[in-house]
Amino acid sequence: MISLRDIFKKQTGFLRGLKLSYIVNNLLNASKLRHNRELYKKYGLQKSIFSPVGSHDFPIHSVEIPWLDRPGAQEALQQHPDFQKFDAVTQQQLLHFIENGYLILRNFYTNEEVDRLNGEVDKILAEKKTDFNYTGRKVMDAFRFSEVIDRNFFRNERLLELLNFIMGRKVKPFQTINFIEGSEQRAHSDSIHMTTEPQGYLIASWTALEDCHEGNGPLFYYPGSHRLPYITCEDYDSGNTALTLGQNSNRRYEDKVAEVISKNNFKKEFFHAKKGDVLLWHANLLHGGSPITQKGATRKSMVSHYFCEGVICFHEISQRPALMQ
Ligand SMILES: O=C(O)CCC(=O)C(=O)O
Repeated sequence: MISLRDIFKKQTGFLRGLKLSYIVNNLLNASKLRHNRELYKKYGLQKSIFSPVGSHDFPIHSVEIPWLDRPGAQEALQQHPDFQKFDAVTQQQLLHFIENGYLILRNFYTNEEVDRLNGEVDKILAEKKTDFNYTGRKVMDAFRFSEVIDRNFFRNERLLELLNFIMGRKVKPFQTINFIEGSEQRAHSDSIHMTTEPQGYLIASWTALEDCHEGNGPLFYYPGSHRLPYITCEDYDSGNTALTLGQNSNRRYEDKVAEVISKNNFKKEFFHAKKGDVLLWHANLLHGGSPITQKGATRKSMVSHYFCEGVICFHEISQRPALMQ
């Protein structure tokens, strides 16, 4: 039998545009929102934990930004007692993260580990445990159906340790997205989809599950763009009203990002990753997926998103509080 909750998970079109449908969904998921009571109090947000929430609720953002986003971060990083525990290459990458908004961990996973993960994705799709979502490209939260994906990748201990260090707080694994083909997504930052108050307490890891090249839609990014002010629904014509979400809000956001990129002359770089490489990106780094120019080419990859403990987590475009397990 299809439950109301399933209907909301699959909601498309009309329902997706109504803030009311998310309120109902929030009520159905009350246990995943209760932790917000304390956080709303802490950050002075006076509204129900079931209501829509967005950047307009925080006209003045908290100054409690992540330690690596603060002035003097390079020095603070090098003086941190745990910095010395990382090997020289990782230390360089951590410094690179502050300046550029991303870092690369070459050969983080072995070929055998990645083959095992790819086998798990094929299996859960073949067994119809899950499917591509409404975009036709994304398999959401495959970790729920595979212990291997969950334990060895999403909650990989070595990765979590590094993420905790970068964020200066404990991270909370939130979601995974698996791709078989490249996303071909236009430039965006994750914070329009998932964000926090105080800002910046989100980080993503992107894992190459096969080699990437010019033809199979490599990931691209704009180094340094993470230092721009966060672009929120307040910064472009989102079309949102008190009761509804604007139609084509995502496209309008991406148009705004394209304008900001050209105004700032950011240089686009491509990640021709090798199978097993991992890239970590900052919540505000502008990035996307290149067009697939080699017909039929796959580009298996997995993105994992991590929020931090102790902050308000929400989805800016859909104005929803994030449902935390
Ligand atoms: O893998 C890609 O092509 C981009 C994925 C992406 O931009 C995202 O998940 O935010």
